[in-house]
Amino acid sequence: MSHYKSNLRDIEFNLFEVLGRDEILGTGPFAEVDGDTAREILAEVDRLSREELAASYEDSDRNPPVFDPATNTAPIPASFKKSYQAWMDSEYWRLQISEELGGTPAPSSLVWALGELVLGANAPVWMYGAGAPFAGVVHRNGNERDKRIAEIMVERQWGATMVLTEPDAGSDVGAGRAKATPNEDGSWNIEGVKRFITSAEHDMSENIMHLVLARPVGVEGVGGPGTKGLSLFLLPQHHFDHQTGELTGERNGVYVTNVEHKMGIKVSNTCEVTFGDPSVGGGEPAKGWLLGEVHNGIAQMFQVIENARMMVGTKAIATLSTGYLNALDYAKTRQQGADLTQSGDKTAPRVTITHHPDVRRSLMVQKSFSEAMRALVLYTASYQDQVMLAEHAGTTDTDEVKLAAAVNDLLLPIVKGYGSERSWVLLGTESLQTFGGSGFLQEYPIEQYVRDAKIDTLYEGTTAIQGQDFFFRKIVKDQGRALGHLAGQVQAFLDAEGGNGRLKNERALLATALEDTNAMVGHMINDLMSAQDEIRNIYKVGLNTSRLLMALGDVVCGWLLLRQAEVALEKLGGEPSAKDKAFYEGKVAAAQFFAQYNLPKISAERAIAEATGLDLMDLDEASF
Ligand code: ST9
Ligand code: FAD
Repeated sequence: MSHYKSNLRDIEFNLFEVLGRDEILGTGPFAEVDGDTAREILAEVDRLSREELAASYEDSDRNPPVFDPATNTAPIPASFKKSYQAWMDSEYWRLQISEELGGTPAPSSLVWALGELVLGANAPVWMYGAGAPFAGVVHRNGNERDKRIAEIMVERQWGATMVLTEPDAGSDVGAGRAKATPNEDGSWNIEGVKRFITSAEHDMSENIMHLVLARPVGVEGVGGPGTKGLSLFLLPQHHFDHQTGELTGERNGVYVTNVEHKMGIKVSNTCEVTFGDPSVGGGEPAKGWLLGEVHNGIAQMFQVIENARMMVGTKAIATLSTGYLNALDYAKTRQQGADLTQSGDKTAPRVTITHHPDVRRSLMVQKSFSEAMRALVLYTASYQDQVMLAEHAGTTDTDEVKLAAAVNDLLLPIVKGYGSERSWVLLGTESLQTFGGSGFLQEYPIEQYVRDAKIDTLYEGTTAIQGQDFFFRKIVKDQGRALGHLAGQVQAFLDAEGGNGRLKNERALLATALEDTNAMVGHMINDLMSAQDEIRNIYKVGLNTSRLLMALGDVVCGWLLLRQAEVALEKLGGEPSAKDKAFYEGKVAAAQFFAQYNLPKISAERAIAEATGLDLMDLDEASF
C-alpha cells in the first residue's frame, strides 16, 4: 500500500472552483493545455505519484546511496531509479519549460499542483528531475552558445545543480571564496570547495551541469566583495561537443569528494564538490563558461533560487498533507478508551480515537493548516501565471504586471519560511502524535516524514533569512506596495458581504488579526527609522522579522481559508452530492477552526513585538 495519500479533490477545488484557472487554460502560452487536459494530467500524475513514485520512498531511505571515495561516486539505489525513470518517462516535466526547449508550457499553478503530488510522494524525484527547468534558466540568460547548451541539457536529460554554498559561506553567500580565472579561449578555470550540493553526483544521467557561483580574479572591474562580485559559470561533469552534445570522453575537474550522512531525504545526494584540485580525480582543471558572458551571477542564480524556494515550501506542505491523511486514517480505526461523556462507566464501549476531543482538535489543526498552505502555494502560483501570460503577450512593463511580480516575491518567503516551519512542527506535534507510540515506529511513514521535512526550514535560506528577506526586501525595499495590495485584498474581502452570516465571527477575527499585523509592520518600520539616530535599534527589528513572517503567514492563510469557505457555502446552497456536501462542510469547518484557534494569537505577537527592547542584545554572552 502506498505511503502517499494525496488530496486531489482539494487541489482541484483550489484550481478550478476558487482560482478559476479554466479561464487561462487553453489560451495564449497555454494553448496546448486546456481545462480537460489539465484535469487528465492531474489524475494521471496523482496515480503515478501514489504508485510508481511512492514505491521507493521507504527503500531508498533505508538503503541510501553510499559514497565511494576511490571513484568519487555515489550510485543511486535501483528502487529509486525506477521511480525516477517513471517520472522522466511520463514527460510531464516538460510542462515546466518553454516550447523553444521542447516543452509544453503550463500555468505555474498547474505545475505546482503537480509539484505537490510528486514532492509529497518522493521529493528527490522532482529534484533529480529538475535538469530541464535549470536549462530554462540557462536559456533565458544565455548567449547563442548557452542556448544550444540548454537545448542539449533537455534533449539528453542531463541532471543539474545549483552551487552556492561553501564551508564558510552558507547564509552569507557573499563570503564565497571559490575563484574563477579566465583562459585564453574564453573559458574559465574554477578552484575551490563547495559544500552541501544537492544532486551533484548520481548515475541516472550521462552528464550533470553545475551552475556555479565563483569570484573572478585578475579581471578589471569584476569580482569585487560580497554577492555582487560573484559570477555564474556552467561547468559540466563531462566535457561535450557544444553543438552535438556528444560527450568527448574528457572528464572535467569537478569531483564529488564526500556525500553527507543525513537525518532525512537520504536518497538525495548532498555533496562536497571540489573544483580543479590537482590531487583529486584525474587532477584536471575545472573548466567552465560564463553564463551569457555577463558578470551578473547572484541575480541569475536567484532565478533558480526563487523556483527552488517555491519547491521547498511546496514539498513541506505536501508532506504535512500526506501526514495528516495518514493520521486521519489511523484515527478512524484505532479504538482506545470510552467516549468522554461515559468516562465514569468502566463497561462503556471503546470508541475510535476520533471521538476524543483532543484528537479531533489535533486532526482539525492538521487539516486546516495543510489546506490553508495548499491554498497559499496555489494562490502564489496564480501571480506567477499572471507574469507568464504577460511575458507571452509582451506586456511585462505595465504597472499591473510589475505588481503581480512583486506580490509573488512577497509571498515566496511565506510559502518557504512559514510553510516549512508550520509543516515540520505540525508533522511532529500532531500527525505523529495521533499514532501514539506507533508513530515512533518505522512501520508507519510519519517518522520518515518528520525527518524528511526538517530540511525544509534550513535549505534555500533558513527561516531567519526568509524573515529578513520578507521584511527588509519584500516590504521595506518594495515600499510596501505588494504588502499594501495584499492587505487591500483582505480588506476588500472583509468589506464585502459574502459568507457574512455563518462566518461573521471569523470575519471579525480576521479583521482584528489584520489590524494587529498592520500595527506590527508599522512598529517595526518605526524601529527601523529610529535606527538612523540610534543604530542599535535595528536589533529590535531583527528580533521580530521571523515573528512578523509567521504572523502574516497566519493572516494570509486565515483569509484564504475564509475565501474558500465562502465558495463552499455558495456550493452548499445548491444541491451538492453527498460526497461534495461533506467536502464543502469540511472547508467551512477548517476556515472557522483556523480563525478561532489561531488568529487570536496574533494579538499576543503584536504585544510582544511592541514591547521589544534591547535587553537581549545587552546581555553578556557569558550569561547565556
Ligand atoms: C540550496 C538548495 O539550499 C536546496 C535544494 C536544492 C534542490 C535543487 C533542485 C530543485 C531546484 C529546481 C530549480 C530549477 C530552476 C528552475 C527555474 C525556473 C524559472 N529575490 O540583499 P542583498 C539578489 S541552494 C531575488 O544585498 P547580500 C539580488 O540580485 C543555497 N533576488 O544580499 C540582489 O541585488 P539587488 C541556497 C534576490 O547581503 C542581490 O542578491 N542559499 C533576493 O549580498 C544582493 O542582495 C540561500 O538561499 C530575493 N529574495 O546576501 C542563501 N535576495 O538588491 C540564503 C537577494 O540589487 N541567504 N537577491 O536586487 C540569502 O538569501 C541572503 O539573504 C543573501 C544575502 C545571500 C541574499
Ligand atoms: P549558517 O548560515 O551557518 O546558519 C547557522 C544559523 O545561524 C542558522 O540558524 C541561521 O538561520 C542563523 N543565521 C545565519 N546568518 C544569520 C543572519 N544574518 N541573521 C540571522 N540568523 C542568521 N547549498 C547549495 O548551494 N546548493 C545545494 O544544492 C544545497 N543543498 C543542500 C542540501 C542539504 C541537505 C543541506 C543541509 C544544505 C544544502 N545547501 C545547498 C546549503 C544550504 O542552503 C545552507 O545549509 C543554508 O543556506 C544555511 O547555511 P549554513 O548551513 O551554513 O548555516
